[in-house]
Amino acid sequence: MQSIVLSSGGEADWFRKASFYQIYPRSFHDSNGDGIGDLRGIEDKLDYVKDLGVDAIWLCPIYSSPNDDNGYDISDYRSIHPDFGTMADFESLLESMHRRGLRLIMDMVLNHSSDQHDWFRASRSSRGDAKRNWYFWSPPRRGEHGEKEPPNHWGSFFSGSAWAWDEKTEEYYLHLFGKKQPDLNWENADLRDALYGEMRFWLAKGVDGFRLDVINLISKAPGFPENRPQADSSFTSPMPFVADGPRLEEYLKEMRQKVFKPYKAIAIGETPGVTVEAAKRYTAPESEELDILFQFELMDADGGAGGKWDHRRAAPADLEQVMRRWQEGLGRVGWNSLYWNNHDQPRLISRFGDKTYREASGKALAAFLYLQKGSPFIYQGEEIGMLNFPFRALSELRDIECLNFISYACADESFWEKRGEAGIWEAVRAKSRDNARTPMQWDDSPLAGFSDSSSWIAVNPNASAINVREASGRESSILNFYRKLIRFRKKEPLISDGGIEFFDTGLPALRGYRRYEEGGPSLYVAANLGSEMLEEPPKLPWPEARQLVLGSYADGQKSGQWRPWELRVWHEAE
Ligand code: ISL
Ligand code: CA
Repeated sequence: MQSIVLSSGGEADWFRKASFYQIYPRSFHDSNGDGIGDLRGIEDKLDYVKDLGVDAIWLCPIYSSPNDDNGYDISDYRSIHPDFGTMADFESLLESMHRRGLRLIMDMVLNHSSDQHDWFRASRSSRGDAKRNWYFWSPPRRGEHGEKEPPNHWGSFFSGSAWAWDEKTEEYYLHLFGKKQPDLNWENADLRDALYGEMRFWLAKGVDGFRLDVINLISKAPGFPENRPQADSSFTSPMPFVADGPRLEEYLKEMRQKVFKPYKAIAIGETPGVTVEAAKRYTAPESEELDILFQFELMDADGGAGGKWDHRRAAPADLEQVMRRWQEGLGRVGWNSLYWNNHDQPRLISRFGDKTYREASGKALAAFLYLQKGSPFIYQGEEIGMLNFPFRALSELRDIECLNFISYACADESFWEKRGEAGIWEAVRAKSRDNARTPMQWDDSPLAGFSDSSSWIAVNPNASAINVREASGRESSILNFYRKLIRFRKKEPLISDGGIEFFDTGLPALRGYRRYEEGGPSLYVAANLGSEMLEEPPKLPWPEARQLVLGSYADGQKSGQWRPWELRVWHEAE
């Protein structure tokens, strides 16, 4: 069968030269007019994806789920949510992908399940249940006046306490994310084996690997150590006690041997808060843990002291500093993903670019990152330069994280006083995950070609101008730039294998680096990561004898000046 040839016949490190395309199925393409994107809708668009030049698709969760967190709350790991279609639709999609030489990476959520999963139903049924210990349960602490309080002050990533009270068995359970996403207890070997079984079910069907949701949170510090907040008793971050915990690498190695290795599948870990040193260990080939990981430092670059919702503009130097640390830190040992966007992040151009220079800034940012070492992950719509949505009303929002943020912000007097209603909306427009989740813009029809009837979340009003049909037909479009960039990356070994050296141009907005192998000609990448025109500095870090191979402006370069968001890529002449 074709799929077997593809998943095991390639080289073990195929992913190093590969680019990935991420699909959020709910918002990609609706084939049956119920307003929700689905598997057949994806299958219809595979030629488009293939034509981008990518090698693999990461598909966000499609399993049964009450959708409290849009599929990241799985209630049955072996079934397809009816919104997305049937198992036959899934098999057909996989077959069609493999026929086109596209690999499939499934999303796997192993840190928590839905509270509607049979395992949690059993676990909460009584303190003596055999699965009680598959989740984290803890008796209450007693407050000053004997009142019941959660075991500690850990806050959930989705606001409020990370502990929820269970009336029936009179204990708290841990949920680092939503209340309906109880954390699974990896200390329990039966639970681990059960999860491995769920993964093998999909590997046996021929899927090529998994993207492992928040996988570095699965080993918690024993005893739920207290992280005592200030006297105002607000919640504090559980991160120091749950990220990169004591048994994490033991679990990763076990999963590698029992799940990934027998199928030659790849393991891509989402690892918030990971340090460069830990990332290097997890992805070093001899560790046999992860192949690729997602770290968050670029995504944190525009968060202020108050975190994600405390939004500030990131300067080019902030972005470059993060890139540099990771590129140099992982060196030739570790392996990283390169991403600007995903289903949890606002749109790239609205965030780090400039919509006045939509196409130039989109191209410059893309090439600046994706010509570094690592595997690019391109999120649906990024390749046509989609923008954030102009949210103005609660009814336009869908995401649990954002809605929880709004209700906590409204109830928090100091936040309310500081930011006010306008400030809350500004934060929502800048940072809500719903920005990434509005439908893919295929054409200029009323629902942008996403669906012919309705949509579960509004289509961006700019779809009449920004869409695949328009971009496909125009040579200078951002879409055609992505197509070139992805192909260029694949045929130029310096990009996947070469060393990297960042250089100083003397101008804060003009950044650059070279990719090299000792003794050979280098590849130079430089960009004006700002919206001002720049006069070229007198001393240039790139050689005179060079050849332009890619640029963010179609009309070549103007000598002595760098236009807003002008990017240039050169080969050093031999
Ligand atoms: O979205 C975030 C920032 O606001 C992150 O903190 C995010 O919650 C974190 O990256 C983990 O994300 C993953 O797990 C979540 C899920 O909601 C996200 O969609 C998923 O990508 C819980 O499963
Ligand atoms: Ca549908």
